[in-house]
Amino acid sequence: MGFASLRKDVVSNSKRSLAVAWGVDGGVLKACREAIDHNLVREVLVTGPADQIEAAAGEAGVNLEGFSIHYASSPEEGAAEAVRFIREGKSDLLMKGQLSTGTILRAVLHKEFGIRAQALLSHIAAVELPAGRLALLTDAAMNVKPDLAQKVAILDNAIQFAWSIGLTNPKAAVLASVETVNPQMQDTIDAACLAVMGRRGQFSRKALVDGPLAFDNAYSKEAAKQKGIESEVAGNADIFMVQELTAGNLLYKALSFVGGLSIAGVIYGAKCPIVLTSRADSAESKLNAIALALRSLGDE
Ligand code: COD
Repeated sequence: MGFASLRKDVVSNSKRSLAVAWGVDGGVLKACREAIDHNLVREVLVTGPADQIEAAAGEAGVNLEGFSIHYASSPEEGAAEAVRFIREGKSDLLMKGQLSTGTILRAVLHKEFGIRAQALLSHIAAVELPAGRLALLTDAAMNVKPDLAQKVAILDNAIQFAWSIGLTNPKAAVLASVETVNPQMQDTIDAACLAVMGRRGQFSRKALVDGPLAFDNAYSKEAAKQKGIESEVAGNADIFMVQELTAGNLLYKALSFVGGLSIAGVIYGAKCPIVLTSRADSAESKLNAIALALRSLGDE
């Protein structure tokens, strides 16, 4: 399954409503227009100043039919307002507009007015590998330096998410810089713990977990074989889990900019998936991210 088939799987003539926080951005508005035109969503609620949103739409040649604009005077207010639409059931999924990731996440995590669902929220990206199949990368954008308990939650979120988009019985590779346990490298110890937890069935859904694995032997069966690693996960991973944000973010950008691979990400664990895109993402990548979020919601 690549992004094209994922998009096909998303219910056409969807009744879903999309809320965009501080949508003062032509690229984001364009992706939302396409989401309506492809029948992925029925309406888009955008927060921010109407004049600036209309100007951004005009510059990008986006027709705003099917959109409603809800005034907000700052990105913080725009984020809070869009989160309110989710909390009150007016919208089904949330998308980041032209504001920082931290600003939207703080509104999502707000103790009183936020939309937390799971104990821990995490970032999950789907990447279309050269073989044409989707694999997940986590966490490239939310949890900075997770401890072991947080890593367990991050992997559990990714396993649940994999099942929700049709990657059943996912194989998860917990990445480190080496594939052997080194007592001086905490990441290798944590990876081994996660692998044992996988074998003991300690995650909320079925998954095959192995680690530590270096990226080369997680990605390539051949590379694993050369190192004498016998693992069902090596070369077949559905989930690549990194152990800190910087590593994930570098890998995400290298796959996208150097590798030229299609990649799209969401935050998982809130009351709805949150579509995170950056300005540099292509319109197609933004649409893929919306489709990924919708797919994880399942049928209406
Ligand atoms: N899941 C659930 N609750 C969380 C999480 C999480 N992942 N992170 C924080 N919380 C809770 C805390 O327990 C606390 O109750 C409250 O939220 C505030 O937590 P703090 O004090 O850590 O909050 P902030 O505002 O300093 O940071 C939260 C962010 C998510 C904004 C922060 O972790 C962050 O900046 N992450 C990186 C985001 C980013 O810049 N990504 C861009 C890379 S592309």
